[in-house]
Amino acid sequence: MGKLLTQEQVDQFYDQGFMYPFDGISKERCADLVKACERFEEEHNLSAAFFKLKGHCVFPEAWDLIADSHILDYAEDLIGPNIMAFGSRFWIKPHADGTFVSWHQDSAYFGCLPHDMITFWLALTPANKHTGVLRVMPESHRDGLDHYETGEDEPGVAEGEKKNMLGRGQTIPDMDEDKSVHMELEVGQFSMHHGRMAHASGPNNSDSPRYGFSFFLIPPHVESTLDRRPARLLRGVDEYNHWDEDLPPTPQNVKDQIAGAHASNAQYTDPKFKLAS
Ligand SMILES: O=C(O)CCC(=O)C(=O)O
Repeated sequence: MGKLLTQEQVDQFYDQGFMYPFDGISKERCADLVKACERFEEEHNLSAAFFKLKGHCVFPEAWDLIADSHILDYAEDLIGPNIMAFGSRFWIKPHADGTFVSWHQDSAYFGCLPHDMITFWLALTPANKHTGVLRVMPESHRDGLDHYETGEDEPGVAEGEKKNMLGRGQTIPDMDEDKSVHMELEVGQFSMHHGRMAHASGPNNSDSPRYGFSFFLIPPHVESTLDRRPARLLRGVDEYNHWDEDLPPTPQNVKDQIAGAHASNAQYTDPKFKLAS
């Protein structure tokens, strides 16, 4: 018997590759996270969405959120009592600008094995068909799928007018959209999907920006298949020592943390970090 999920739910998760909706945090806390992103953009002239893997290392609010014990209880039911955060990212879609996320599997690009990662996606503003909700392809987590890459910009898009939010425009072709599931969420709710789950999202056609925050959790036996990289132990013990330690953001170290997150972005967009399996 798990802390929050029944065995039936756990089995369903591993059979289908995803599960939603669950209540995560309060609407007030979501509003604070959105404000933190807006404040950061004003102060640094940089969107929080810029950080592709290490949002929690730049934003203290995100550092606290990924350690939320209620949400970690769900993670524990799926991956066991020892839990690390490999990464996190704010997904900010301005209204009506055409920004989208192509079909992809995180596992193909994160350089982590075995494929035991779970992605938590938390809605900071409403996530529905109108705002560009995350959609998944049931059972697609059972195999590694081929991706092609377009680079940061889709063909035909003017320079600087980036539309695909993925670092390398990685795309799984020929997905059967009719079989996809739109994981609609209210503010403060979250979904969970397997690290190998094929997922995508369309443009935000509403009148206001859509904010989501995803974080990628692993058990400590998962290894970086490339260089040694940092992660953060959130619960339990790490008996493997496969990872260096992420440092928490503080008002004093913000510049260093931003520089570290830049370096992680550069690794993510480096072709040697593709792990197609
Ligand atoms: O927020 C989105 O629209 C896409 C999210 C995503 O691709 C992810 O969480 O890995």
